Amino acid sequence: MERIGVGNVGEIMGKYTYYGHDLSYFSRKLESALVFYGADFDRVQVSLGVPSEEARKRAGTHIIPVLETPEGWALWDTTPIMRMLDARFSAKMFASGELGVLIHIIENFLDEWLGRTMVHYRWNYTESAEFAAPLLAGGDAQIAKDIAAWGSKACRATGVEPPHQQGMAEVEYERILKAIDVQLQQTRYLMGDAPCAVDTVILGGLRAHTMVDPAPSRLVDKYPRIQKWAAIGDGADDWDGSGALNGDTGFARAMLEEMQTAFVPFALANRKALAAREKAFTATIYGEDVSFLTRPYPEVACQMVSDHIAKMGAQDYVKSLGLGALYL
Ligand SMILES: N[C@@H](CCC(=O)N[C@@H](CS)C(=O)NCC(=O)O)C(=O)O
Repeated sequence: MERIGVGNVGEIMGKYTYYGHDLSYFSRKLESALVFYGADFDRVQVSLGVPSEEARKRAGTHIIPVLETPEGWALWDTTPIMRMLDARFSAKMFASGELGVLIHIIENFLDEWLGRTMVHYRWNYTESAEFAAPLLAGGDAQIAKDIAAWGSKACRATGVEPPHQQGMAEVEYERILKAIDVQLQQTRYLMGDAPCAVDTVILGGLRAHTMVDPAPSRLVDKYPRIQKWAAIGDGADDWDGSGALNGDTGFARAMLEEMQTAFVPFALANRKALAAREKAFTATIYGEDVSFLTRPYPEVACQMVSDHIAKMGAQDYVKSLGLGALYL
């Protein structure tokens, strides 16, 4: 009989159930992570905005994805879910020490900032919206309409309503695609030869949005290496557990540079607006004053990074990255 180790309880404990949607950024992110963990999981495809399933009701949210654990917990929010799964599986999406902090920082940027680019490509292009809304609604025409209306609001809330910002978001995404493409010529994954949380969120964006929505897929078509890497069940998914992470990849450096120009000013201004209880605020993004809806969640996510930094005693490291104002 195999010995049961404390560190790999999940590996022998049974099945997870993942409630998500193929066209959802965070669903595909979590799904990528579950594959890297080697978790035994069932997939349940749920419509956005239809919280009818038991596990989603129990998780107390309409947000997807929701993960039901073998012990029956229904959890939402991919970052804490992955931090929990790291303690159960031998594969780790967050390394230990400073490298884990760096991974969390880059993941935080991609989760909270790149989402607006995904929203833009989907809901500002009619052809993308007409493709995605019926699929997200599970075929219900009224729900599809409601989802498309929500999409337009999400563009306004995240500062991608002004045409110049739409253009800037696209140029930014093309820079990120180039950085992925260059990195994949050097290592199997974006932070070395093993996958981590950074890969899961980039894969989430490619698989749920930019490789499938008609408008951005024409751009991604220019990067066959990326398409091959992100193909489901192939490329990145085909990992045998070997390889080491590296905090100093060109991709990591490029993301640290990217996040200074737009994400940091946005997150600091959102924090200030939350403290002042203002419903909306303005931040200077790519040389322009852009209006955003104040949202509590980006601050919650930043705080999770701050807690991680404090736990690791990595304050000096974060200062050396020039990110003290955001996280310390
Ligand atoms: N921080 C959450 C974000 C999840 C999220 O925003 N999910 C989107 C779909 S990709 C959603 O359900 N949006 C519906 C809404 O915001 O009302 C996570 O990491 O799971």
